[in-house]
Amino acid sequence: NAMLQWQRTGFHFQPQKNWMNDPNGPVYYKGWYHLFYQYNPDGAIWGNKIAWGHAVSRDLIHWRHLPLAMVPDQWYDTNGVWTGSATTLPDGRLAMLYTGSTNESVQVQCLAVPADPSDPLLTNWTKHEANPVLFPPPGIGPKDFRDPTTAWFDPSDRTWRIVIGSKQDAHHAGIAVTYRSKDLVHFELLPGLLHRVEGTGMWECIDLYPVGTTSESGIDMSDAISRNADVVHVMKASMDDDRHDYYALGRYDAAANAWTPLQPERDVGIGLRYDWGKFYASKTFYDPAKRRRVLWGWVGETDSERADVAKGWASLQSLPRTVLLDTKTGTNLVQWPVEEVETLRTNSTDLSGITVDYGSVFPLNLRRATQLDIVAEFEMDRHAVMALNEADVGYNCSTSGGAANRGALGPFGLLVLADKQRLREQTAVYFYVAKGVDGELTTHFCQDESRSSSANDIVKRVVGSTVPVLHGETLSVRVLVDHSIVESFAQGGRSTATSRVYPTEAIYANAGVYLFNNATAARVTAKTLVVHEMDSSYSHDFVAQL
Ligand code: DQQ
Repeated sequence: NAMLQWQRTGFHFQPQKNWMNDPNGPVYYKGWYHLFYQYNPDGAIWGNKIAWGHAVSRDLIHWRHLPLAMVPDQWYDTNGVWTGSATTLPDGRLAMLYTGSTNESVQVQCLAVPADPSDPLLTNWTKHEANPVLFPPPGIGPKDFRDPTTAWFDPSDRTWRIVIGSKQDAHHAGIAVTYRSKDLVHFELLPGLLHRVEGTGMWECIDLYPVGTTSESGIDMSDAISRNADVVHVMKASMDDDRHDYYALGRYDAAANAWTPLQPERDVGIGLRYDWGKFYASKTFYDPAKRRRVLWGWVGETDSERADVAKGWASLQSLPRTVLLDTKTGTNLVQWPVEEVETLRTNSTDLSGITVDYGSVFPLNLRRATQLDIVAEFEMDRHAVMALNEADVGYNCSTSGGAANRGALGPFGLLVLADKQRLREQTAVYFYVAKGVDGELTTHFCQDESRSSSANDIVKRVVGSTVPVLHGETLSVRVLVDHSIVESFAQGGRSTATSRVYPTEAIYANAGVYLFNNATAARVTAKTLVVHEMDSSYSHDFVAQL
């Protein structure tokens, strides 16, 4: 459908056609980054014949699509080759554990290995003859047992450990169960639960990994066992109930098979999210080439299934993001697009220093505005902030009326994918500052989709949350605009918001960017404002080179 062609992205990962969901088994192998993903070869909607799509890259940016890595062709995965994770063994070989949905729709775990380990592209995969290697244990529902993690090696008993997500009907608890194995073929359930949170329901796609408290490098899980001094362990689960990815920082005690949150009131599923917008079933991997931990997340559609079928494809992957502990706050992660994203920057326009009066909109003079990387830093008029006694303490991104609702110290920020004729379509990326009687400021970072499209088959929300701003920091945001996705990172990545948007008028040359300030009490200066045009990563030249 040529009409909807503009919705395809220039530098986000997506297959040529059909449905995609979770990222699977991301890994670095013999000089190549591999991304596998849940894929329906038969159409643009999820189905019961999900296979593993596969692509490779040298730089996490330019991708070459490869044939399907695995398809449902065994009794134990005939209803779908579901989500799984890669493990790099000490000798460099790879093992892939994934969930199969059997001929009776029972969720079992399966092992696959490269058919030819000397092939850096890992084109062919062999499913192990002992499959399935794990059945749901007693007490766990046959449809509540999926998405094995990457395995890590525990030197105390020289075995591998994996974690699988599930739920307990009593108290509607989400749970993480641990297994150990000598060979990734025979598994033993460890007693107890690694973790459990009441009221959170089924945990999908659990991820567990260390982040350093003193170093900026990523850490492989196997290298951080019994290392408690300078690491904390992140546990993340995808909540099937509300379709968001939640994480928490905690301590992993391998000997006790227990993970404990540092802040119980911000436990998994009730506190922090990776992203406040559309972002689910994410997974990290350790990149040994650049010693970093990289996060991928599935960014689905928010339009109708009918529209997806009409355009012939559905879903994107987020930009790959580097994940680190925020050592300044100590209470959250920071996520940032991998540095390779910056190699796509072409024309850069420096517009730093623009002051936006309260109640006004300022157009940016740009050649093109459908593929952008915008870096901005805002400062509010200090005197105006000081003069206020109290402002908007009850503010909440999703329920306080979005970018059009004026308060004393917000909203202000950027309008992207805004139609230049009438500004009828726009996606607002904004800050909103509240001030308590004690003088304390609370900063909200929000993204307002409610005017992003005049189409009527779209779920439009205002998403976001509060974001920590430390003394002396400006309000900063990086916004990546790519046709039908807006991916934003506030305060260096302490908070992120990803939106799928479907403008009908703000497309091609009619798409623009504006600064706006809807605060009633303060001028705002964009102390830094640099707009980079972004190249596409899907050039035909690149495909030819390979
Ligand atoms: N998607 C897969 C499951 C997983 C879910 C099936 C999360 O393995 O739990 O496509 O989106």
